[in-house]
Amino acid sequence: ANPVKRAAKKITESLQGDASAPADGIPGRPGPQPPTVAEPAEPREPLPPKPDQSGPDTVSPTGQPTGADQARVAQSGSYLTNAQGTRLYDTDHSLKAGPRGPVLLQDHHLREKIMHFDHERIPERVVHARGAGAHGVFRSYGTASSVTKAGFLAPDVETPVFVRFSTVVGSRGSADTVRDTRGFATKFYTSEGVFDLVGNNIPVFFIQDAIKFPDVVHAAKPHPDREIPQAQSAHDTFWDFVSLHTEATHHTLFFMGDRGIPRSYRMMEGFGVHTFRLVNAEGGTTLVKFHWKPKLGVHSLVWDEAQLINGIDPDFHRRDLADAIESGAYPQWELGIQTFPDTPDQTFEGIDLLDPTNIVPEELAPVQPIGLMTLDRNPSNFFAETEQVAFHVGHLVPGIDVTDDPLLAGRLFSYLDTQITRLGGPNFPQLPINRPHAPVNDMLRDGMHQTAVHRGVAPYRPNSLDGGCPFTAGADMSAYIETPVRVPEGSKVREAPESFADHFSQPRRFWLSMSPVEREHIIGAYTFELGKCYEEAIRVRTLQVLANIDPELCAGVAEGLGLSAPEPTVPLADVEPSPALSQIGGTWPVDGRVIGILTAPDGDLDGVHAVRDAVLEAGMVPLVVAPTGGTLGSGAGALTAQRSYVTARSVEFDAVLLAGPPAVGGDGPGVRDGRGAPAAPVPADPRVGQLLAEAFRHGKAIGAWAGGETALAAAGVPADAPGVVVADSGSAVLERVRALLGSHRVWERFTTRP
Ligand code: HDD
Repeated sequence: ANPVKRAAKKITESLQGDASAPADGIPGRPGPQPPTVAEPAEPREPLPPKPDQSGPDTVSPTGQPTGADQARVAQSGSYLTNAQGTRLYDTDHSLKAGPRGPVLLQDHHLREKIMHFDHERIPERVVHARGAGAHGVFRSYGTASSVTKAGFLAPDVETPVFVRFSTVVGSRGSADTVRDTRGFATKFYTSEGVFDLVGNNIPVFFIQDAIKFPDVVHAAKPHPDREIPQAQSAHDTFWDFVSLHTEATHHTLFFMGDRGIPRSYRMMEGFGVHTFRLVNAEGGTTLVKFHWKPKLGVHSLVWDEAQLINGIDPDFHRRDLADAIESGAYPQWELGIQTFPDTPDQTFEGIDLLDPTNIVPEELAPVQPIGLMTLDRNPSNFFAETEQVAFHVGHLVPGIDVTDDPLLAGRLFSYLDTQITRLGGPNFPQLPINRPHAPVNDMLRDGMHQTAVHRGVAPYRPNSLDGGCPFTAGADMSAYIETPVRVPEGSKVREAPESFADHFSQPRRFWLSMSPVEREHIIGAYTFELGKCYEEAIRVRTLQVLANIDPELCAGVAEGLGLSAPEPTVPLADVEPSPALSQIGGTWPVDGRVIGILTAPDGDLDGVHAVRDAVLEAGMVPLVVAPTGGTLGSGAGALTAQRSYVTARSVEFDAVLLAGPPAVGGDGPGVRDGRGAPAAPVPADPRVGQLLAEAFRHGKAIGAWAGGETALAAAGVPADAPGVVVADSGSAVLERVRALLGSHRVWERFTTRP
């Protein structure tokens, strides 16, 4: 059975006809809970632990097994204890000399409790601080076996994974839907050790050499004096840097495009960015680029919507991911590779494969699927898993090797180094989320937070005292052996190769590959970002960069800024577009799409029931919106309002349906004059008008039946506009709306340049 449909059923069961459900049930969560009046008087067993990663065995000196069960140790037994396992009889009052007397220094419980609390926070990641993670499984198709000996890529091998998605610039508490690149980091717990694919949702990077990373990050982070703005690039220092440092042009263009504001983590591509080297059992090598392709397609928000969401639901992406997994709509990605012959010059069709600002168009090197990843389990504890997970591009397994991309070289140093500050010492691989599933037998010893109690006396080689153990392995025993690639001869220099000098041909290819709507979005994004800069010189310099990509792009942005468009200073590159770069034009599964169904007590409640069932059957999520929370109708036909006009906002829905005329504004709650009296009646509740106007503006499908269309006119939405469906019944409306959702948005509604 389709897991999405199964999940959708689960949601129905939890929300259907239950009058005590809260007005704002979360999709996929059991809504109604028995009212809690008091704490339970009897102790209960703690919640059963969720299955956790296995890891290197550790043994307590008293012989108690710990290791894989360690996570459980923190929460066992029914009674509250201190950190030493001593039971406590009171944790609510400090020890005092009499009820009104001074607190005593001898209160060791107070001291321990506050001490631990004082140290609960760890430094956030210097970049990619805000993220959300999920567990899952990767199943290999075996199609990569001819090019790599990696065991986890053999046919039908299943490997547990943990994925962390992130924004780059914002701090841990910033909002999800800012314009930014998204991180897409995957940890494969393979039987030959951990492999980390630490990628982004954009296939190129700002810089060609890791030595520039502090520069680009300092430029993108908030201004050092005021720490403004948070989590976004729309400010002077960022544009100052990228306009002077033109190798950033391709990446900047990508994230000024729609990929900078994804609709969902579930609808993003992922890229390894660098070229990697795969090695097969015979020692043959192939250069590859890794791609994650989402089953749901690549989809984005529109900018106005993204900005609204930052205020309305700053957790939009992490909520979307967690809700989807909780309800059983497991997101899936196919892993694919583009393959290139490992020639001495390491180029393909004239494209330098060591330059991470380059893509190789999929039309020239198709992405070949090699396995499927399914994310099916939310973390049990955000801090222990999502926050403490430590990725590293140097976590490689036999069969996967690196190339001499200078950006990758710097990363190979940085990712281990940063964990020392972030996780407080060199033993972070022992944290449960980071533990390999392969047996670990290293000779690394001691250090901060050492949790293993190592046995033996000879953590050195060669030794005789531990019988010569552990032994090194050979290639036939899964040892990791670096590919003996010939290193180019030359002198030590601080230089880039000549082939890294073209900064405009690939951006031009990207621009030419965009549809008219996507181009309009890009022009809008540049105009917004540069409009936020104070320095005119930065705007003018950026226009010069844009002129070197394309005159239409430059003219569009110049017009919005009220500046004149300069002439290009380089010949415009003669490049073929790559249609695979455009997000528009295909049709995609509608799984997990959220349908807002607006109704009122006198609306077509039977119709809502039928539509809701059909939405669930299609694997989508229905949310019933009514003037207030509570129950609509009675008896078997009763409906629970999951959103009220107060809590609903268009950005939560992919499509909006009107089942009967919504309540009239003057009688609706919340529409009052200054003294609390109902205001004069208006044709439809203004909140419904706002919701419809936003949905229309954002290119979302809108449907109406049973008189619901009266609200369209009041909201200024033409009933005959593209993507507005008025029909006799809810099911007829839904059928057409579902077809519209397949293309993600009603693209005809967006204006484009002639
Ligand atoms: Fe990086 C984190 C992706 C270049 C240094 N990076 C980080 C994360 C992702 C990426 C997804 C978050 C991992 C997580 O969820 O914990 N980074 C990239 C990509 C790059 C890239 C795709 C270019 C192709 N990064 C890059 C360079 C450097 C770093 C050139 C330094 C020289 N990145 C780091 C870091 C971080 C990091 C400072 C911060 C937290 C962490 O590593 O664990 O070491």
